[in-house]
Amino acid sequence: MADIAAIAARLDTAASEARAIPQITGEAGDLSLADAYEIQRAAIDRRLARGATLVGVKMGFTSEAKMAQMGLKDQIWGRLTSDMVVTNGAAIDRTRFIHPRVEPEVAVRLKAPLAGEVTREEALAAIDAVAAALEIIDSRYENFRFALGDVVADNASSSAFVTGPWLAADTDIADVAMVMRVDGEVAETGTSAAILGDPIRSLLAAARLAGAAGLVLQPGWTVMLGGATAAAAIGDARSVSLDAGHLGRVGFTIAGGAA
Ligand code: OOG
Ligand code: MG
Repeated sequence: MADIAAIAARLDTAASEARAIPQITGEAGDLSLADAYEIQRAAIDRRLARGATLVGVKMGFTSEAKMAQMGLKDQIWGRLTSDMVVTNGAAIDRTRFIHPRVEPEVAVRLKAPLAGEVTREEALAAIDAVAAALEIIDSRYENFRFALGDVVADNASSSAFVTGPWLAADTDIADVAMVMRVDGEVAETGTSAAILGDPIRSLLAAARLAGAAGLVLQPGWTVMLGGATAAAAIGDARSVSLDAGHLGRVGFTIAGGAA
């Protein structure tokens, strides 16, 4: 049995101090997926105890590009908290991150609860608005390397996210061309269709996976549906932007740290 509370504390400290730690798997043998999600919950509970609130969930490994980049094939999910929210166009503080990467995503905002096995119609009816988004992931593990249990325990590497303008729920998100730029240079291009062939499938998976853990997706929550392309290292870049066609633009700048 893994020491859930101790590992959660270690991951939480690594995140708040922006200091990488060794992987959990290997050292303590294999970590079961159930234990990994328990660690995730316990680590996020520590944030909530400091005053953050749950604002949604994120999906991971919902595109071939992301699976190939990280060498993992299982869809995972993580919790989004209020301290991860970045306003579109705002600056993030580089010193808060270890080795951040950024990836283009689509997000939905919910207007009704969603949990468990839901139909596509039920999922669509629960959407309040849709947006293009950027996720900043920052694995708490050295060299951004992990096995499945590690990354699940580490809340699917989530560290910050930015959503673009919220658009009407019936806005087409099925096949939106995306161009992500880092310091003005094209870093990744792709389409939202790369997200499970249709991003709505990722919302169904979020309801199912979170539901299995006893979590009901709540009205007002944001669901990040997963990276459409591989993630790009932020390094010492100073700006990131995403052009997502009719979904508009989203971006942020980077302040602080060694430039
Ligand atoms: C894990 C998080 C994956 C996505 O969109 O696929 C993810 C990672 O790549 O570190 O957020
Ligand atoms: Mg992501």
